[in-house]
Amino acid sequence: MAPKRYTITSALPYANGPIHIGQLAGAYIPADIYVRYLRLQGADVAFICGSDEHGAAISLKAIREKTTPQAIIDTYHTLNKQSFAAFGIDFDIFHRTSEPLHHETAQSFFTTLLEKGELITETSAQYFDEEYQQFLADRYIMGTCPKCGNENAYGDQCEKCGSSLSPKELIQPRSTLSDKTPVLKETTHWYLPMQHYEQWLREWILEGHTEWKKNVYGQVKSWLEQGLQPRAMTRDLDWGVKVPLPDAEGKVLYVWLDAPIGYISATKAWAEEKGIDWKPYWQDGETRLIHFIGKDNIVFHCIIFPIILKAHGDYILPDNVPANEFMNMEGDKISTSRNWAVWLHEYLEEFPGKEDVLRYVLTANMPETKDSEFTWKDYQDRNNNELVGVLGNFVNRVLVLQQKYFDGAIQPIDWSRWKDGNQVKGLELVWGDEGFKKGISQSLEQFRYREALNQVMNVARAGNKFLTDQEPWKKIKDDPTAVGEVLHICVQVVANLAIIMEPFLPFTAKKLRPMLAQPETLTDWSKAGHLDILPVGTVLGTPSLLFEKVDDETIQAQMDKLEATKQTDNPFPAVKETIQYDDFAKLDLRVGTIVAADKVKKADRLLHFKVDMGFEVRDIVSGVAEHFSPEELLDKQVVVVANLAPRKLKGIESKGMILMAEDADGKLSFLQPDKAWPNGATIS
Ligand code: B3M
Ligand code: ZN
Repeated sequence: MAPKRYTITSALPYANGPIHIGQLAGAYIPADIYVRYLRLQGADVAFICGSDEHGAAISLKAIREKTTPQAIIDTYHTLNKQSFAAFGIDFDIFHRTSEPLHHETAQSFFTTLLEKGELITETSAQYFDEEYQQFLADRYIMGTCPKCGNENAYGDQCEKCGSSLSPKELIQPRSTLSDKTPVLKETTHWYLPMQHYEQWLREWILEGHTEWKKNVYGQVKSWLEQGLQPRAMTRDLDWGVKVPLPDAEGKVLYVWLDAPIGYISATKAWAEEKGIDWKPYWQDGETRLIHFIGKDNIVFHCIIFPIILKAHGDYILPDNVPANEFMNMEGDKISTSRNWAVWLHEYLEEFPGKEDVLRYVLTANMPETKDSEFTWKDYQDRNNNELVGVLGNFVNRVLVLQQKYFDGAIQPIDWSRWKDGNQVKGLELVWGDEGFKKGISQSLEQFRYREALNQVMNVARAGNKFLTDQEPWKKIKDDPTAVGEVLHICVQVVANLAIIMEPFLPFTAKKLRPMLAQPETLTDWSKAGHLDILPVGTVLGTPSLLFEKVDDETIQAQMDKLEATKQTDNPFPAVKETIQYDDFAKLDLRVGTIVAADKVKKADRLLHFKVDMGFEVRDIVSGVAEHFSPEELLDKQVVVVANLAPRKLKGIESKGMILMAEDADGKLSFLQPDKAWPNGATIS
């Protein structure tokens, strides 16, 4: 029996960078296809997503880029929300884990688990940065990898050899905050004793969900075979959901206790807006909960989060977690740090109106069972040969002929001349609810999108062949009735395509509907598979092309762009995202002269400057004490960001920033005018 309702989630992307095609293909397009397919059947669906705005990666990025976590999440939440919407990823809500509603929801989960005795406290020694007076999350510690000798391994992972590590394994650990050797200090945290749930997970997944995808099932099995251990559910960090207890100052919830609960708080926010009850979507046994994710998140969605839900007691469990593998690109892993990716916001700018083309190519190459590969050549081929050559060509030929011969009016047909059981003579398709439509449904319901898309294209292929074989252009003079019948059949095939393509190519389907002059029936899955979607006499709208060719130059430009990022001998970071002139114009840069420079007490790295800006003398604190002695800087002319929001550093209000150039070894050099210049002079 069909479930009463569906709760469909896509992994909440970290709001610390833009989204790339690998993520889109992994967790967003498949979920969107599935949701659209359900909606065409009139199902009650909540499609939930949002930004994951906590975690050490975000606060660390803020420190590196000398900004605040809030500024980072605001930038990327907005950008990513826009990108998803532009690609037609049809979330009911794209929420944020920084919202108070989420903090309350996550905290109340923690409290419930604590009250039910599901959490235990443990005290252990963890690395602590004495200069910054804080415990260091795994990501905040770097050192030499014990496995491969890489000097820049992180406390949780070595990115060179891929080993997962714990901070104490690092040789010569250093804090990424102060660059100093951290000390070990005792700290207390709340742990989830996951081992208590091992047996239950075996029964629930290994015995109860043998239908889950092999890659997911296999990973769960291997985790359970290795045995589960208690896992800390809190961290010593100042960015995140605060532990809701009086004696837990400086502690936040572990991001994997916080983020998945983001699905629930997002559902609450959505339901509240709609004026409906959120609870059935998470607490009613007749709801089907499905998490769409990438393979790196399997353990969190199949082991940790289900344990949390089960331990809480009031919640349903996921019915399936159809995780995808990874998508590579042009022979290499997609990499944010090496800028080896196609970013959605850039694609949208460079290929306006071609959202469906990317959706199509990513679906055709979806990494469903193993890692897959995106190449620009394949993008071009699939666009030109499949979208333009097959789908677009068929639809256009039919609609143009219908206009040309019959002014767009659908002609009568004598089916007895054409029907042969559930087939039409000369048309290689099986009709009815048990025909090609069922095949597409089955593939979609088993999360086999490549197969489903191929079946949709087969409908267009069969239509194309039928039209070509019938040669109506040769018969129109002598037998217009027969031509009217051929086109009647072809138009019904086009109408079928309009319905079955919708989950995959929503923009194209939308464009096609008015050409077929039947907007409602073309969003009704139950009509698909049948030859009576468009009634005789319907006058079709004006046809226009659905797709256009992508030329070699366009593809070459993308290849060149990638080639430019490949220069691995460039020791400096990749150029940041493009900004508009208005963004640049917001900076107020001025010439100033250093009139005093002193070391800051108890902060080895900081110098306290007084800078004469012409119109006033400013206090500016800068982390350059290890590079310069105060004396050598007196009377130096510098360039100052004059309108930077003030920041307190070691009790001193710093009002501005002095600009410096940094070489590959981290050595610094002041920027200054090439001759003495008046203080306060503007720079543009
Ligand atoms: N933000 C990791 C990721 O973006 C994490 C997913 C959370 S899902 C609740 O891959
Ligand atoms: Zn290593």
